[in-house]
Amino acid sequence: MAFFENVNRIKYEGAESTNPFAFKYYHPEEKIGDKTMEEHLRFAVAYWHTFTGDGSDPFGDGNMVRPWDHLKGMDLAKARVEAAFEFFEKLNVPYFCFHDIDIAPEGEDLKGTLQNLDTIVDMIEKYMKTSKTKLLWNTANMFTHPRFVHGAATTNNADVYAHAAAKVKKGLEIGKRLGGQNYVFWGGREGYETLLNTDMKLEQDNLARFLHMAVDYAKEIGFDAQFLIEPKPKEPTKHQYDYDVATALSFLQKYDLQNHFKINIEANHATLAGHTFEHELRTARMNGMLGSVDANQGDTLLGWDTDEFPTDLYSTTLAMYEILKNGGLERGGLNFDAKVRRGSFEPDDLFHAHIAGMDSFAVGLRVAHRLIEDRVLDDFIEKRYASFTDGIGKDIVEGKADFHSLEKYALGIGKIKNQSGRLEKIKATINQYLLQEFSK
Ligand code: XLS
Ligand code: CA
Ligand code: CA
Repeated sequence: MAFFENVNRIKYEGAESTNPFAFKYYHPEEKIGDKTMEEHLRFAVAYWHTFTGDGSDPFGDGNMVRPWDHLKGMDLAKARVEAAFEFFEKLNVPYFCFHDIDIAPEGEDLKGTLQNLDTIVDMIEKYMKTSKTKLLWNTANMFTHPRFVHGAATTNNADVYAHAAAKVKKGLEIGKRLGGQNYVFWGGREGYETLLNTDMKLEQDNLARFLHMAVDYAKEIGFDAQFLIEPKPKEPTKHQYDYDVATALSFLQKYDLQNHFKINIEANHATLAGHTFEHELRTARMNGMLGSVDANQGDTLLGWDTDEFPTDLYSTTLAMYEILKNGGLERGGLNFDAKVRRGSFEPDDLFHAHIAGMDSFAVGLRVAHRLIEDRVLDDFIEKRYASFTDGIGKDIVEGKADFHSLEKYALGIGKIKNQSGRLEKIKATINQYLLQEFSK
């Protein structure tokens, strides 16, 4: 049965096309530098927003119209798998991602839940045999069910901790079975509402123990996926322990986990933390920790996690700049952790949204590639820091300076001269590069 009868396979038709079900800028086979666009971008569909999400928000019930709406329980879960693989094929997308409860409902008890998962994973495995779409990552949802009210790996309740461990154990087994490239840990409720009832040190120590157990178990079963931590500053808890990239990094280093993890960076989480998307990417990149990306965008006027499809070309350009400078994402990808707006409730909107996101990142890739080829920022930055390439600057960088030599040097400088940072000029040049993309 076809769930998306209106839509055929989405193809690249170029910027002149008026077909809403066509890519205007994403041309999977086209080479940009030494890789095709498909290889650079490694797009993934997020199962939760696209097949499980119903559009509900804190003020309103679910309103999405979906061809599988009439089904329930395991029948619904099975229909979603069929719909998902039809969607992946029509969108021609190389990866997908899911939480355990996105694909299968919880059973009466843990045993029943694990059985439900087995049934659906059998089905997914079968579909994957004939589909080009692979698993970018899976993860365990440890925030929706009421048992996780006080957290999972940072709960005060050891029974919940054990339950969470069983879920992640299963998640790792599923990842291995389906050939997952990565495995994600996002600490949904791993944080606190108030310090007044919280043993923060014990909670963080326990989280580290949990992650070490996961590393050990993956090793035991021979699952060689890249482990990823996904920072987010707040929501649902007031303070999340994996606040931002820098905080996650120091946590990983403190607990000797840094060699087992990289970071999954979500654009909307970056802005919630008061950072730009590119700041988070840069922080991870310069520490060799950039693993994967949740490609979405927030709304600065709303200030919560709106998970919108990415359409801001300036942001996709600067994000792709960091990703290209990183030499790509290796096993990571660009996962559309994004949902259609509540007003966009028709099935067709799922395609429009993904096409918009894919085209936006394709433009970002093209522009960022040209900025790098032409050394627009590199040349400027190189010149800006030239004072560190000889004389006293070189001594500083080479560790040959101390406060004695610096004082002696400073006394002989005379009047200090600075140079302009030329921000407005740089921004104008980036605009020029962006606009050239459309006048080609
Ligand atoms: C929620 C997170 C979540 C993770 C996976 O804000 O983005 O969806 O990506 O658990
Ligand atoms: Ca995410
Ligand atoms: Ca989010």
